[in-house]
Amino acid sequence: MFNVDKDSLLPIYYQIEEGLKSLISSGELQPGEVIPSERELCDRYDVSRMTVRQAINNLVNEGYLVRKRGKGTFVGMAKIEQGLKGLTSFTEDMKVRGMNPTSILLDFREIKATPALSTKLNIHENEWLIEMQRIRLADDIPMAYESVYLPKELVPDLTKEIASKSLYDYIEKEKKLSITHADQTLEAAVAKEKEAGILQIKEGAPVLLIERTTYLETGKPLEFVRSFYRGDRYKFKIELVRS
Ligand code: 16G
Repeated sequence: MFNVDKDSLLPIYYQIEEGLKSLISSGELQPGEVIPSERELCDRYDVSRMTVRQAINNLVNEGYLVRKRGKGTFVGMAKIEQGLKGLTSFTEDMKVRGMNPTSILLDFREIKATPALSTKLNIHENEWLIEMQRIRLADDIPMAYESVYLPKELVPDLTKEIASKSLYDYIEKEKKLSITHADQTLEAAVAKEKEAGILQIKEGAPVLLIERTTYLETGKPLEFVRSFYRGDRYKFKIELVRS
Protein backbone atom coordinates (compact mmCIF):
# COMPACT_ATOMS: atom_id res chain seq x y z
CA MET A 1 0.00 0.00 0.00
CA PHE A 2 1.09 3.64 0.38
CA ASN A 3 1.67 6.09 3.20
CA VAL A 4 -0.37 9.07 4.28
CA ASP A 5 1.47 11.85 6.08
CA LYS A 6 -0.90 13.74 8.34
CA ASP A 7 1.69 16.48 8.97
CA SER A 8 2.04 17.20 5.30
CA LEU A 9 0.63 20.37 3.76
CA LEU A 10 -0.96 18.22 1.08
CA PRO A 11 -4.62 17.44 1.79
CA ILE A 12 -5.22 13.86 2.95
CA TYR A 13 -7.73 13.13 0.18
CA TYR A 14 -5.10 14.18 -2.36
CA GLN A 15 -2.49 11.89 -0.79
CA ILE A 16 -4.93 8.97 -0.95
CA GLU A 17 -5.75 9.82 -4.53
CA GLU A 18 -2.09 9.95 -5.53
CA GLY A 19 -1.38 6.78 -3.52
CA LEU A 20 -4.07 4.84 -5.35
CA LYS A 21 -2.85 6.22 -8.68
CA SER A 22 0.69 5.03 -7.94
CA LEU A 23 -0.62 1.52 -7.14
CA ILE A 24 -2.40 1.52 -10.50
CA SER A 25 0.59 2.78 -12.48
CA SER A 26 2.98 0.33 -10.79
CA GLY A 27 0.60 -2.53 -11.64
CA GLU A 28 0.06 -3.44 -7.99
CA LEU A 29 -3.61 -2.81 -8.72
CA GLN A 30 -4.55 -4.27 -12.11
CA PRO A 31 -7.30 -3.15 -14.53
CA GLY A 32 -10.56 -4.80 -13.49
CA GLU A 33 -9.33 -5.51 -9.96
CA VAL A 34 -11.48 -4.40 -7.01
CA ILE A 35 -9.87 -1.77 -4.75
CA PRO A 36 -10.09 -1.86 -0.94
CA SER A 37 -13.51 -0.72 0.31
CA GLU A 38 -14.06 2.78 1.70
CA ARG A 39 -14.27 1.31 5.19
CA GLU A 40 -10.95 -0.51 4.82
CA LEU A 41 -9.26 2.66 3.60
CA CYS A 42 -10.78 4.69 6.46
CA ASP A 43 -9.52 2.16 9.00
CA ARG A 44 -6.10 1.73 7.47
CA TYR A 45 -5.34 5.48 7.27
CA ASP A 46 -7.49 6.54 10.20
CA VAL A 47 -9.34 9.13 8.15
CA SER A 48 -12.99 10.06 7.67
CA ARG A 49 -15.30 8.42 5.18
CA MET A 50 -15.75 11.81 3.49
CA THR A 51 -12.02 12.13 2.84
CA VAL A 52 -11.80 8.68 1.28
CA ARG A 53 -14.92 9.30 -0.76
CA GLN A 54 -13.49 12.54 -2.14
CA ALA A 55 -10.33 10.75 -3.30
CA ILE A 56 -12.33 7.95 -4.91
CA ASN A 57 -14.82 10.32 -6.56
CA ASN A 58 -11.97 12.24 -8.17
CA LEU A 59 -10.43 9.03 -9.50
CA VAL A 60 -13.79 7.86 -10.84
CA ASN A 61 -14.27 11.20 -12.60
CA GLU A 62 -10.84 10.90 -14.18
CA GLY A 63 -11.52 7.35 -15.36
CA TYR A 64 -8.92 5.63 -13.15
CA LEU A 65 -11.65 3.86 -11.19
CA VAL A 66 -15.09 2.56 -12.09
CA ARG A 67 -17.94 2.08 -9.62
CA LYS A 68 -20.22 -0.91 -10.10
CA ARG A 69 -23.42 -0.74 -8.11
CA GLY A 70 -23.56 -3.35 -5.37
CA LYS A 71 -20.16 -4.77 -6.34
CA GLY A 72 -17.58 -2.19 -5.33
CA THR A 73 -15.05 0.04 -7.01
CA PHE A 74 -12.73 -1.37 -9.63
CA VAL A 75 -9.59 -0.23 -11.43
CA GLY A 76 -10.57 1.11 -14.87
CA MET A 77 -9.07 -0.09 -18.12
CA ALA A 78 -5.73 1.48 -19.06
CA LYS A 79 -6.21 4.34 -21.51
CA ILE A 80 -5.24 3.84 -25.11
CA GLU A 81 -2.25 6.04 -25.87
CA GLN A 82 -2.66 7.36 -29.38
CA GLY A 83 0.16 9.10 -31.24
CA LEU A 84 -0.85 12.24 -33.08
CA LYS A 85 1.72 12.15 -35.85
CA GLY A 86 0.82 9.32 -38.18
CA LEU A 87 -2.19 9.50 -40.47
CA THR A 88 -3.72 6.17 -39.52
CA SER A 89 -7.17 4.61 -39.57
CA PHE A 90 -9.13 3.34 -36.60
CA THR A 91 -8.76 -0.21 -37.91
CA GLU A 92 -4.96 0.13 -38.07
CA ASP A 93 -4.79 1.79 -34.65
CA MET A 94 -6.64 -1.05 -32.96
CA LYS A 95 -4.90 -3.85 -34.86
CA VAL A 96 -1.40 -2.70 -33.80
CA ARG A 97 -2.64 -2.97 -30.21
CA GLY A 98 -3.87 -6.51 -30.76
CA MET A 99 -7.48 -5.38 -30.40
CA ASN A 100 -10.36 -6.34 -32.66
CA PRO A 101 -11.84 -3.28 -34.46
CA THR A 102 -15.52 -3.31 -35.44
CA SER A 103 -18.08 -0.69 -36.40
CA ILE A 104 -21.78 -0.23 -35.93
CA LEU A 105 -23.22 1.79 -38.80
CA LEU A 106 -25.90 4.07 -37.33
CA ASP A 107 -26.63 6.05 -40.45
CA PHE A 108 -25.67 6.00 -44.12
CA ARG A 109 -27.23 8.44 -46.57
CA GLU A 110 -26.73 10.93 -49.32
CA ILE A 111 -27.06 14.60 -48.41
CA LYS A 112 -26.42 17.89 -50.14
CA ALA A 113 -23.40 19.80 -48.84
CA THR A 114 -24.32 22.52 -46.38
CA PRO A 115 -22.34 25.77 -46.58
CA ALA A 116 -20.15 24.62 -43.65
CA LEU A 117 -19.43 21.21 -45.17
CA SER A 118 -18.75 22.65 -48.61
CA THR A 119 -16.09 24.90 -47.07
CA LYS A 120 -14.51 21.99 -45.18
CA LEU A 121 -14.46 19.80 -48.28
CA ASN A 122 -13.66 22.59 -50.74
CA ILE A 123 -16.61 21.78 -52.99
CA HIS A 124 -19.66 23.69 -54.19
CA GLU A 125 -22.66 24.05 -51.96
CA ASN A 126 -25.36 21.46 -52.69
CA GLU A 127 -22.93 18.94 -54.17
CA TRP A 128 -23.79 15.40 -53.12
CA LEU A 129 -22.07 13.94 -50.12
CA ILE A 130 -22.20 10.57 -48.44
CA GLU A 131 -22.78 10.91 -44.72
CA MET A 132 -22.10 7.98 -42.45
CA GLN A 133 -22.30 7.74 -38.72
CA ARG A 134 -20.37 4.97 -37.07
CA ILE A 135 -19.68 3.71 -33.58
CA ARG A 136 -16.11 2.44 -33.54
CA LEU A 137 -15.51 -0.43 -31.12
CA ALA A 138 -12.40 -2.18 -29.90
CA ASP A 139 -12.95 -5.66 -28.48
CA ASP A 140 -16.67 -4.79 -28.43
CA ILE A 141 -16.20 -1.65 -26.29
CA PRO A 142 -17.37 1.63 -27.88
CA MET A 143 -14.38 3.96 -28.21
CA ALA A 144 -15.50 6.66 -30.60
CA TYR A 145 -18.52 7.96 -32.46
CA GLU A 146 -17.78 9.35 -35.92
CA SER A 147 -19.75 11.37 -38.45
CA VAL A 148 -17.99 11.13 -41.80
CA TYR A 149 -18.73 13.22 -44.91
CA LEU A 150 -17.27 12.25 -48.28
CA PRO A 151 -17.84 13.85 -51.70
CA LYS A 152 -20.02 11.31 -53.52
CA GLU A 153 -18.13 11.96 -56.74
CA LEU A 154 -15.01 10.32 -55.22
CA VAL A 155 -16.78 7.25 -53.84
CA PRO A 156 -19.95 6.74 -55.92
CA ASP A 157 -20.04 3.00 -55.22
CA LEU A 158 -19.63 3.19 -51.46
CA THR A 159 -22.10 0.82 -49.80
CA LYS A 160 -23.31 0.20 -46.26
CA GLU A 161 -21.33 -3.00 -46.24
CA ILE A 162 -18.06 -1.21 -47.05
CA ALA A 163 -18.89 1.54 -44.53
CA SER A 164 -19.12 -1.09 -41.80
CA LYS A 165 -15.51 -2.10 -42.49
CA SER A 166 -12.32 -0.09 -43.04
CA LEU A 167 -12.92 3.02 -45.13
CA TYR A 168 -9.19 3.65 -45.68
CA ASP A 169 -8.69 0.07 -46.87
CA TYR A 170 -11.45 0.56 -49.44
CA ILE A 171 -10.10 3.93 -50.60
CA GLU A 172 -6.55 2.66 -50.99
CA LYS A 173 -6.96 -0.96 -52.06
CA GLU A 174 -10.22 -0.88 -54.05
CA LYS A 175 -10.33 2.69 -55.31
CA LYS A 176 -6.52 2.88 -55.61
CA LEU A 177 -6.57 6.46 -54.33
CA SER A 178 -3.62 7.74 -52.36
CA ILE A 179 -4.36 9.32 -48.96
CA THR A 180 -1.50 11.67 -48.18
CA HIS A 181 -2.22 14.15 -45.38
CA ALA A 182 -4.81 15.57 -43.02
CA ASP A 183 -5.57 18.59 -40.87
CA GLN A 184 -6.82 17.71 -37.46
CA THR A 185 -8.01 19.58 -34.39
CA LEU A 186 -8.62 18.17 -30.94
CA GLU A 187 -10.63 19.84 -28.22
CA ALA A 188 -12.25 19.08 -24.91
CA ALA A 189 -16.01 18.55 -24.76
CA VAL A 190 -18.63 16.85 -22.63
CA ALA A 191 -20.90 14.06 -23.80
CA LYS A 192 -24.44 15.22 -24.48
CA GLU A 193 -27.34 12.81 -24.17
CA LYS A 194 -26.88 11.38 -27.68
CA GLU A 195 -23.10 10.81 -27.47
CA ALA A 196 -23.38 9.47 -23.91
CA GLY A 197 -25.93 6.86 -24.98
CA ILE A 198 -23.86 5.79 -27.97
CA LEU A 199 -20.54 5.63 -26.11
CA GLN A 200 -22.09 4.06 -23.01
CA ILE A 201 -20.86 6.80 -20.71
CA LYS A 202 -22.66 9.25 -18.44
CA GLU A 203 -24.14 12.43 -19.83
CA GLY A 204 -21.63 15.17 -18.99
CA ALA A 205 -18.63 12.78 -19.03
CA PRO A 206 -15.50 14.19 -20.68
CA VAL A 207 -14.90 13.40 -24.35
CA LEU A 208 -12.40 14.56 -26.94
CA LEU A 209 -13.85 16.16 -30.01
CA ILE A 210 -11.63 15.53 -33.01
CA GLU A 211 -12.19 17.00 -36.45
CA ARG A 212 -10.17 15.79 -39.38
CA THR A 213 -10.08 16.78 -43.03
CA THR A 214 -8.15 14.19 -44.98
CA TYR A 215 -6.65 14.90 -48.40
CA LEU A 216 -5.74 12.81 -51.40
CA GLU A 217 -2.50 13.07 -53.34
CA THR A 218 -4.38 15.22 -55.86
CA GLY A 219 -4.93 17.82 -53.11
CA LYS A 220 -8.67 17.10 -53.03
CA PRO A 221 -10.31 16.61 -49.63
CA LEU A 222 -11.48 13.01 -49.28
CA GLU A 223 -13.37 13.27 -46.01
CA PHE A 224 -14.40 15.58 -43.22
CA VAL A 225 -14.83 13.67 -39.97
CA ARG A 226 -16.19 14.82 -36.64
CA SER A 227 -15.62 12.33 -33.88
CA PHE A 228 -16.10 12.01 -30.17
CA TYR A 229 -13.56 9.87 -28.34
CA ARG A 230 -14.15 8.65 -24.82
CA GLY A 231 -12.11 10.71 -22.39
CA ASP A 232 -11.83 7.77 -20.00
CA ARG A 233 -10.34 5.47 -22.66
CA TYR A 234 -8.01 7.76 -24.62
CA LYS A 235 -4.99 9.88 -24.16
CA PHE A 236 -3.09 11.50 -27.01
CA LYS A 237 0.63 11.73 -27.25
CA ILE A 238 2.90 13.92 -29.30
CA GLU A 239 6.66 14.44 -29.33
CA LEU A 240 7.77 18.06 -29.11
CA VAL A 241 11.08 19.25 -30.49
CA ARG A 242 12.53 22.58 -29.41
CA SER A 243 13.87 24.48 -32.34
C1 16G B 1 -10.03 7.30 -37.96
C2 16G B 1 -10.07 8.73 -38.46
C3 16G B 1 -11.16 8.94 -39.48
C4 16G B 1 -11.13 7.91 -40.56
C5 16G B 1 -11.12 6.52 -39.97
C6 16G B 1 -10.95 5.46 -41.04
C7 16G B 1 -9.46 10.02 -36.43
C8 16G B 1 -9.79 11.12 -35.54
N1 16G B 1 -10.29 9.70 -37.41
O1 16G B 1 -11.11 7.02 -37.15
O2 16G B 1 -10.96 10.22 -40.05
O3 16G B 1 -12.26 8.04 -41.40
O4 16G B 1 -10.02 6.40 -39.07
O5 16G B 1 -10.96 4.24 -40.34
O6 16G B 1 -8.46 9.43 -36.26
P1 16G B 1 -11.26 2.85 -41.00
O7 16G B 1 -10.33 2.69 -42.16
O8 16G B 1 -11.04 1.86 -39.92
O9 16G B 1 -12.70 2.90 -41.47
